[in-house]
Amino acid sequence: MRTITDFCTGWRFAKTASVPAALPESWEAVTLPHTGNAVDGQDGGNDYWRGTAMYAKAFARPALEENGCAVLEFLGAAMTAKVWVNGKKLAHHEGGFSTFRVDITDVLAEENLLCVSVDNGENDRVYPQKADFTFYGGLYRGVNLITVSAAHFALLQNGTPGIHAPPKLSEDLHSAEVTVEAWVEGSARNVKFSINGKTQDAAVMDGHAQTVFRLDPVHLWDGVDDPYLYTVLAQLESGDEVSARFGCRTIRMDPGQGFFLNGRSYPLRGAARHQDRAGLGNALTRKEHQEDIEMIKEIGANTVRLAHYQHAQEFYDLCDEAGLIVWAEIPYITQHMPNGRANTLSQMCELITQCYNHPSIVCWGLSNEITASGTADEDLLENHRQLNALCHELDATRPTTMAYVFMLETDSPLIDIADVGSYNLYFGWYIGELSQNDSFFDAYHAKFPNCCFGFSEYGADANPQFQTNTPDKGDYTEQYQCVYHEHLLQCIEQRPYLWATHLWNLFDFAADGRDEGGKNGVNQKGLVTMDRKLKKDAFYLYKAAWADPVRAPFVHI
Ligand code: GCB
Repeated sequence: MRTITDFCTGWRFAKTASVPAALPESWEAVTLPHTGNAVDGQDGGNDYWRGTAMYAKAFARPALEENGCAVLEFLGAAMTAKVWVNGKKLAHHEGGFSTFRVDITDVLAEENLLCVSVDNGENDRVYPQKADFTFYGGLYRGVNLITVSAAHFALLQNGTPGIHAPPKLSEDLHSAEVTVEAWVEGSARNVKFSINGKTQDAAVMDGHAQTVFRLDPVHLWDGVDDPYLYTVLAQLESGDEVSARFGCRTIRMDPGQGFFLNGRSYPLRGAARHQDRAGLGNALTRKEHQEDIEMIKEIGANTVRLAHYQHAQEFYDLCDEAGLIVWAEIPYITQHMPNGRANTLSQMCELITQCYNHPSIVCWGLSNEITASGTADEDLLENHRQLNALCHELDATRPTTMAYVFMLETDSPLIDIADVGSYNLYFGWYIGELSQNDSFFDAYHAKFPNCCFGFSEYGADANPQFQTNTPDKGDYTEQYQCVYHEHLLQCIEQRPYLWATHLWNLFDFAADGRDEGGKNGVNQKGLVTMDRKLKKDAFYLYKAAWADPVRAPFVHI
């Protein structure tokens, strides 16, 4: 048996590093998801609170089967977390965006006190430390208590779901072989797997069970038109069971023709998104995730770059269901830290092992603008080589990529590391003229015709309160944002070799260090305001260019 109890209520919160001995009734009562930076992380001045805060919650001993286990699951604790139960320290986790779990079976009493510290303060090894977004702290994604039988699917391997289902398609795409693997903790002889009513048993050897399903004919996961998902269920004699969804599809990036999905050309056009909302910070619920997905779909995008870190599992689930192609990445960003290599590797390991089954994800992003405040020195290069090798070791099915800063020399050794590259260019906004976007790509493609590369960021800020009849670069008006994107839309349409294009950003987001364009603390490159209430004119420009006019006819004046 497995029970999952939502642990989002009954918390007390304070900005302190000291671990209380009893539930501190005087602390603020909070419900998860929660961040302490929902207000100060969005008001500008770059003075939002960063440091160690503590959450405490009392709970009664859960019912356990004989030799059963109790495991706490943290879906996101930013950025470094420590966990105590009844005063005993049980975990230390570095990385604010991934799931981790803690076995608490041995320390349980009749009445228990759970304390979790979260630290979003500065240090020299946990990414991110320097970037253009607010580093919210908190238990901002929820916590669960999981109880399982003595024999159960693995809970303690990097926060993974304990089951992998990579499909391999036949060349004609008519059938697929799915190698289903599960990892088991405790003693079990057999795993019973089933997909769509078809059942196969596999013996457990050294905690691992594997079987191959043949799907013939196979129903493809075919992007936004038909994002068909299979579910694989795995069961143990103990009664424990887990399931995972997967999709059958092939992907290919071609240096001359761009992206291919299931063998056909499928130009990737879309936007980036942060997990963030006005008034809420990063503490989003399913409702906000769903609203974001609807707006991504509304402009007719077929891809989303989930920047600059691992997003909530439910968001990747929604992308799977919507047929969106996803670029996933870790927050190895802006500034390389010589002491941060282990953290990049552990964040990448968690990203891949936790997100492996999502058919929407097509690449792993190693870093973003990592040379923005330094050079590509040997330590940085070696960090990238190791990350790249780790990705291939953990996942033989997806390529790696990187988002280069515009001033990275096109012959930098960094460019040779990831399987496919991508540039962030802001010609026509921060620097230069709009036409330099076109000439940059033309020159790059001419010089490296066998190299796959994409356009990972482009954008211009707009404050809807700023309107003009004479739009000009740097004026923050909605009109200049439109002029900018009209040009960029043409630029990308004329360059089918780009393997993907992601405008920056679909939504305004908190960047507490910014004070500009009539607003404090906000990056205003979004096509939609941070409260999601106002769609700027450029939103409709993309909708007109990309959305299906038959399914969603509209007029915007
Ligand atoms: C970038 C960064 C992104 C920033 C963006 C901007 O290149 O990758 O994190 O928010 O530029 O708006 O300047």
